[in-house]
Amino acid sequence: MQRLNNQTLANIAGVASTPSYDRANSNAGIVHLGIGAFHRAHQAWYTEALLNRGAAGWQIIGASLRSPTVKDQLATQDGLYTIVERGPEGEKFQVVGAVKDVLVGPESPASLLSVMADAQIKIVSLTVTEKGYCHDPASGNLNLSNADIKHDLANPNAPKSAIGFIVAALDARRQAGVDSFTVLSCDNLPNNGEVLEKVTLQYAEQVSAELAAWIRANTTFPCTMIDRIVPATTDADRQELEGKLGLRDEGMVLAEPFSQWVIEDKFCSDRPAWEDVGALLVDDVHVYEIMKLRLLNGSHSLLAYCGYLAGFDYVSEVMREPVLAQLCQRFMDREVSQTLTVPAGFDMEHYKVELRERFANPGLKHRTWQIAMDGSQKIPQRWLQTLQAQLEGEGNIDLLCLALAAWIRYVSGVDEKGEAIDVQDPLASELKALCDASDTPEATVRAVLNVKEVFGESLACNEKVLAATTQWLTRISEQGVLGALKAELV
Ligand code: CS2
Repeated sequence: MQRLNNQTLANIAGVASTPSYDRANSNAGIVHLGIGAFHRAHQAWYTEALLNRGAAGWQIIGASLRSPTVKDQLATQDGLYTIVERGPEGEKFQVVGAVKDVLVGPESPASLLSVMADAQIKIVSLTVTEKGYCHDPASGNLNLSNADIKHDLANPNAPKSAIGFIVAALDARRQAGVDSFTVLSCDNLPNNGEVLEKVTLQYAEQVSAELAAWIRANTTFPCTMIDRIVPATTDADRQELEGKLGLRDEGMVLAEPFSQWVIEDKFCSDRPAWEDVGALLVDDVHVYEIMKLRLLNGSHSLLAYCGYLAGFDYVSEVMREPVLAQLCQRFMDREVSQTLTVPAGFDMEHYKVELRERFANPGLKHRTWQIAMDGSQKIPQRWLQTLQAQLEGEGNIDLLCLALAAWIRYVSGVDEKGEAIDVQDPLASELKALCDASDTPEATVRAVLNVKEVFGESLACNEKVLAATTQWLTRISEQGVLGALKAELV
């Protein structure tokens, strides 16, 4: 089967929309670290809309900091890939040309650094997931004992981490008298720009005080809220698309029709006019970010752990189980909403209904297992800040404690049928060892909530939280998630 590329693009003109600009003569202005499916369906998609309107100079050089997979997928396709947008009403295909090239950090750190140091690059953006920030989620400080950070400080010209690349490239620009790029975090962290700024400066301090001072004076780190549900692509998806396009596309991504991007307008460099294609450029992203993290991602994680334990592979299936759909609604209405500040003119009730419809989208096969990944990195911003706010306001915390119990049950590594769970989490073995060493639900909850880098100092001493979480963990062990919810959610 022929591959999608510049030559074959014309063959699918009737089926998919294709780039309308001259790709060969378009320059790159952005380097993106972590060119996974999410970036290709989100930031690259917004940027493509601008390029299609004739904006020049904003193609993207993507970089993978780990594996060469995306490069292998896109190199023989001239960087082209398809977004399959799938909603309840059907699907739409769009071939995107915004990605000019893909580099692989581990193959040649020097090439990536030299591109990042080039004056033509105005923005370095990143989606490297929560753990890519190499920070301690509870304190926000750079983790100086992280293996990649240690490596990068010892080998500044051949970094592995995003932070190592950013600081080395900024240093090269400083020494060459080139203006700073803007560093744009597009990960699901609260205050993502501030978190990134803090770890970048802490890292730079280790290199030299002058460099840290230069970054402080010249570089900005806007915060963003990013939103689009993008499940991992499977081979079955590629096969299906091949049948429809008559071309093989190894780089395709699947996404829901909904998309939102709110960006703090704080760039130290030129930037694309993303506001012309639907992004919201604002002075303060915080309220949007918190709302999305607590309502969307918080519910997502709750549904992922409960749904996985109850035997559901996909979120849309979870939403078809009435007791879990009801759980989602109650969680939003009774325990999350009251902790949020609503952005001016924003209809939160509509937002919540829309979120549940998005989760139920039957066109997306979004695996509960995928969302369940890296819980130790996600839980603080998805649940714990909500829990803290509810404790302070003496609000309901019951379902937040259920969420914690389901997660604890999940990381114990055995599902309700007694099968092993493939737990993907940087703390997986530590968490499993804590569960294995505890012989009662209460001891398990105490041991896990005592993991300070996730829970901070105070939660393990909160008797209300301990009691409610222990009760849910006991119920889940005795009756399974569905049994426990059916008995309790009346
Ligand atoms: C999900 C997110 O995998 C996860 O943890 O909750 O990737 C979610 O789909 C996106 O944040 C939606 O914008």
